[in-house]
Amino acid sequence: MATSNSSEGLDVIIVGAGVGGLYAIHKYRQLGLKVRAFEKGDDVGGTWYWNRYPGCRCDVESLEYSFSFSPELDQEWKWPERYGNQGEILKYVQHVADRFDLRKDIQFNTTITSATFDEKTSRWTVTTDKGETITAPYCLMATGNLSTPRKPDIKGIDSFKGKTYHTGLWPHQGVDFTGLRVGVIGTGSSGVQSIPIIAKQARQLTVFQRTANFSLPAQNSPMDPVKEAKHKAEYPERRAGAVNTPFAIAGYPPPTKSALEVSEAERNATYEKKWQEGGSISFLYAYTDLLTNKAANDTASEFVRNKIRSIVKDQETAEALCPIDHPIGTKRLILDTNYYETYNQPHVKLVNIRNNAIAEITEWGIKTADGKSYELDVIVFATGFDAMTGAMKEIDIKGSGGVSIRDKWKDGPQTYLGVMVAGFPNMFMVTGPQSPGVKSQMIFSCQQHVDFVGDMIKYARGRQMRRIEASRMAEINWVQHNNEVANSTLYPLANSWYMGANIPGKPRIFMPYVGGVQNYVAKCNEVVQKGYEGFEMSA
Ligand code: NA7
Repeated sequence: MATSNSSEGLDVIIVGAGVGGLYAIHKYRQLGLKVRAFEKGDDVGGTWYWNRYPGCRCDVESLEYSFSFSPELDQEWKWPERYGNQGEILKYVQHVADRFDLRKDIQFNTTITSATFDEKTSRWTVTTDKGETITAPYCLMATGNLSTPRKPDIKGIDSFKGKTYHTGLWPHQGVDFTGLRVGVIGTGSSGVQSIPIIAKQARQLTVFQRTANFSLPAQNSPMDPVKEAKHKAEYPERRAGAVNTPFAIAGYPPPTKSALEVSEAERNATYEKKWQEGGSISFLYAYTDLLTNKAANDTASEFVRNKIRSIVKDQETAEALCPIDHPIGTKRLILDTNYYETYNQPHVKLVNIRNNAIAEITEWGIKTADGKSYELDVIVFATGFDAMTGAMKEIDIKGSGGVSIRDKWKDGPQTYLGVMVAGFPNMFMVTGPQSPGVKSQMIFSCQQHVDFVGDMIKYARGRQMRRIEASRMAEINWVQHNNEVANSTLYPLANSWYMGANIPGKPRIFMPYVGGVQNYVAKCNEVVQKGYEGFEMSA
């Protein structure tokens, strides 16, 4: 029987205790709001809690990929490496939860199954998988963008007698591949990061690649103490300056020239320098037009393809690893450590399934359309997520008049600023679709959204307004603007999870806002200055 969890005095229900949900607990408490967060996992961390696959590492440098709300935290925390790995980042997020005493407002091991808006009271009622119901005036969905792992619908998938794992649901105790024949399906970031590490243990590793992706060397290294000291001294300016940049990361001088304005020799020297430095932002920021002009992009794409050809000894494998179906950067640009080199090991084999799909998973392994069989002990699904909308759609969310978010978004997500959905009053999102979230330093965007929503709640309550809702017109205009911006770039040319293209049947809409954090924040500021333009508030 359903039980009612005490909701007395509760102001905000927060769904998720990843970086967005955690910051919301901290911030909203400061605003005098009573909050409670619900988290599916048994600890904090979100993405960094679930994605424990070997080699999992952030593609933003550790000194940047962190909360910015506490100057003391900035100074105290020591990152051991240039790029934080999953374990280090999780440790950091756990530390933040402890240091700011956030856990006492989190209910772990609890999945929110439904959320329903009551028109009469202007309150949200959520139910949990434990049969509890909780109500509060506001509901904040901090459910993450890459939090709904998806295994492909391959014939026979359940008949496999060996072990299977999904990179996004990795066992906490780790997996020992020693002596085993391992198959990895998928070569996005998760596949590319894990393949070199799995290869170190496995007796035989077979990689099933449908789409070759661009990957750059991370050039990860132990933290340089001089660089760390300098960065920490510069934190105040860097944090403040982040807001004026496209990705919310300061310190990269904006490019000034088109790739087509300079000679081939100069261009290649620039790309080489960036390749040696490591990092995707620096590479894509080499010229002004790499993400807007196909001819400009071709020069960078070809540079990386030539790198692949020079690293991978077997030329057939090298060609198969060269991405040819999308411009570099239009799918998430991957950072790796020894990915291409791994294919020079005799026990590692690439199977190109682009035109020779996996026909079946059998008791013993994988069969491809050409009739070949690959006997395996383990299959690793590095097949990605129902990105950006999956987690929200898993919850049975019903807004005004009982309208469901699944219906509202059936032709693709519609939001105002990626923060609210028209018809769903008092429900907010942290880095929802049509926000710059996944195209930015994610923690920055989580904080910016939480702050924006918190300030709006405070503004409304100060005016005795209990109901906040995005207007339909504002939503239509924002979706249109989002599409116009995306269509002025090369992004829509790729079959990416940004486009929903990795999930069969998902509408093909470009979901993140790619107009840059600086423009997005300017728009938010303008909205605030105009008395929360586009948001309707009522008593
Ligand atoms: P991604 O980037 O979505 O990659 C998933 C990979 O799995 C990709 O190579 C897919 O090929 C492949 N895939 C998916 N379904 C299939 C089937 N049915 N058969 C063969 N191959 C398949 O997910 P990741 O977890 O690697 O990374 C997600 C983000 O996390 C990443 O971008 C970073 O931001 C962090 P496809 O390209 O669809 O042909």
